[in-house]
Amino acid sequence: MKVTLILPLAFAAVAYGHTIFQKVSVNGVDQGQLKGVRAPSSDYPITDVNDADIGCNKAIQFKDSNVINIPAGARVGAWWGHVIGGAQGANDPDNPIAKSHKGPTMVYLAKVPSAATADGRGLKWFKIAEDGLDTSSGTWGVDRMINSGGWQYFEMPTCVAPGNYLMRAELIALHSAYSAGGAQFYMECAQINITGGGTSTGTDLVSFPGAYQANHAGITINIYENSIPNNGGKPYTVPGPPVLKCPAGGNPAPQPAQPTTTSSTVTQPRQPASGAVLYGQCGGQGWSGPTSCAQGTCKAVNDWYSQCQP
Ligand SMILES: [Cu+2]
Repeated sequence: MKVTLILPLAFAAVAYGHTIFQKVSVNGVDQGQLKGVRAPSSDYPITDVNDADIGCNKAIQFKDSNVINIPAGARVGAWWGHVIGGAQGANDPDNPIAKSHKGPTMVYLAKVPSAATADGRGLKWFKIAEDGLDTSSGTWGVDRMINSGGWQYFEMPTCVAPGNYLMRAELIALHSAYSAGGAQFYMECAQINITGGGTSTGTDLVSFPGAYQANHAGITINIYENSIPNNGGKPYTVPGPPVLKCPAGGNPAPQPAQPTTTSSTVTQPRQPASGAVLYGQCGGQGWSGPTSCAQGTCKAVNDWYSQCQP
């Protein structure tokens, strides 16, 4: 880009408060800054849904050969920071991201032969988590990430098959999304190896680019009503495919011998009745899952998140 004449503007843009996903935690254990995560040094968003690199971002500067082990069912965190390292200077109000950047957070997986070497383009992805708008409180997935100190928490589904995956954490900032092309897509990919688990390598597979259309109601949208960014109290539709649903208990339990009629599709409750797993979510605003713990004690971390802790 020719920047000679617009340099003052370019400096001003630094204050826009963009963000980068740059580390992972597994069951509360921080895996280390930029360990197993592919990140650019730029915190700028992608704004074209058809960008060839909307899968795992572009101009990757930080990449290592680490592959992060994640047990199926684990509580996983993706950590976002304003710039590489987190804050930009002392008391950075735009770390982990500017508060204006309301929108959803999401996580996708793509099965790959080798997470350390897989190309981020040309993969088939499935969604494992999303956090949109809580209409009762007017808070967004991005708000919950900010309130958790930059951590976007989710559960690794219990039914995902073991093996290597790229894990794509994403957030969409909707503050300027009232006209087409105004939504800001932030994403990076982590190199992971799932252990335990079940047999699922995903449903409702999508490509990046391809998964999103610029005119989707969750991408071109005016989230303000009377300058309040709560979508007028109306439900918000997170873009992309539905989130993978595991059968109850996650790992398909051995079934008693049955007649070989397997054609019916059974809708299962999404959580076992026995309570959340250790380090799993057991409460918080907007939470509809288990409120007891199969292991440990349910403790409130903040208004939005209670966790089963040992
Ligand atoms: Cu920004």
